[in-house]
Amino acid sequence: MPHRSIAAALVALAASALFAGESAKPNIVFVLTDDQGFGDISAHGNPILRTPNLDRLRAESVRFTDFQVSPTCAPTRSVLHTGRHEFKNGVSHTIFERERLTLQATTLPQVLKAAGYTTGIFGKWHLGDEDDYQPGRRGYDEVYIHGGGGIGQTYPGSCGDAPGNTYFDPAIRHNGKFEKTHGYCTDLFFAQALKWIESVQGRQPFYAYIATNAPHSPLQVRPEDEARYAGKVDANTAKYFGMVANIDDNVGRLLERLRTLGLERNTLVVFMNDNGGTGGVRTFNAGMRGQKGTPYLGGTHAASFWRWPGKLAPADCDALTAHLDFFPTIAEIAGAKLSADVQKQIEGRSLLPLLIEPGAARDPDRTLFTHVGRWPRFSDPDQAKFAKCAVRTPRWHLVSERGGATPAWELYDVATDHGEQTNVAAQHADIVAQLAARYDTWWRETRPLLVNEKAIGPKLNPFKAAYWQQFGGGPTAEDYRIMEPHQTQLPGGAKKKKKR
Ligand SMILES: [Ca+2]
Repeated sequence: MPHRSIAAALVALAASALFAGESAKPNIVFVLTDDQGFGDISAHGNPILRTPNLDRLRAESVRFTDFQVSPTCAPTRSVLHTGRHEFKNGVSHTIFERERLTLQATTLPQVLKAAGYTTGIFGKWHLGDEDDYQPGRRGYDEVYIHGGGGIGQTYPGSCGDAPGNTYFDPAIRHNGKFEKTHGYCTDLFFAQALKWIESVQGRQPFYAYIATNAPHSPLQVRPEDEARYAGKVDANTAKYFGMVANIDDNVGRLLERLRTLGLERNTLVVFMNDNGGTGGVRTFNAGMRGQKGTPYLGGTHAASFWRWPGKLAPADCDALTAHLDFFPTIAEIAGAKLSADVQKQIEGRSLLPLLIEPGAARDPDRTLFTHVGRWPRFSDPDQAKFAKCAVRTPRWHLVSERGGATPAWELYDVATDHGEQTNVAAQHADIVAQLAARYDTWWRETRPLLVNEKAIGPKLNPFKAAYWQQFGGGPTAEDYRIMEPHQTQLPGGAKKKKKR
């Protein structure tokens, strides 16, 4: 134990040195990409895709190499904003009002504002499109976003974007009013974030959340970016890699601008992807099983880079960590005081001790729960209790992919079998029983918090209604049909591909 307490004291000392005085509060820039996989980074071994700026950011960062997120979009975003599992936020899908972050939650930007920060979001929100759920009412001072889960989307009820939008020249909602833009979505979001950073820097510490819509499908790509990979991979992968390359260019511009503004050493830059791989997994999936929308590691293993020059020494940290930890870590770095209610809300733990000392003691018994959700609308979640779910500890991954009301457990020793190829459930019945019992307890405490299961949205997507109010025009009978809020299936004529 003495070793442990000396290490703890050193970490505490280092932590206090990070926050020597109010002026030391760092700016924070958080870049979250949509549907980029862990394997879609060249430093992770991708044989085709080149991401020199992400590679450089990675090299200059503390990297959490066993970092887990949720298997789809809105769930991960709700966890990042609250520090607790998405089901406890009422988020069990990406549409059908089940993407709305419960109004009972306290969000990270709310806590940061109370700690003296100004806050901005640029890109994808996807936690509710009705006014009360919009980021301007949930802690963000500056809001520059598209609607729904992606640019151009239309779903029943509330979830959807402005009418007619594509990834080029989209109408973007800027602090409540639409602006008709000129440019490609990712370029627009980074450019607006930089413009805002320049306007607030030096006056107040800032938190800039840049959440790209790319490289999520549809694969609308700048022709010059697609050309970078044409002929090297199949046509769709070339488009997808082109979208990632464009993100990489923008990350480069961001880092360079922080440097020329003199903000590099006083700014923490965090990078993550939001779920498992999609358009790039045929080329490279970093040896993992599964992808977005699955409970295997290929569905949840994400990049997690934390760069703060002069404060955090670049290193790998292989502790089991998760998106649950983002809120408490950022709150601690920002010097935020958390109320008892917020402390109770947070399930994650601050990663600051690991950021300062990547080899610091970790919990060998840490337990994380994954569930893909997405059971049929208005159905009983208990019937899907064991459908596409998992329990993770540093060594073990208990997975039930094909279960329903009863489990179909598989067990993987991911310490030696990261590709989850050998099911060892029969050899380790004790581990299966132990982790399954933890899952039962978790389900029991989570189940009452699924507050959006019966929710019915408005007759028209709020983004479309607001756009028509601002610019004229209006809904057709077909618009009302497609957005009819009670539907359990997506109507014919609407985009049938489910958004995640
Ligand atoms: Ca996503």
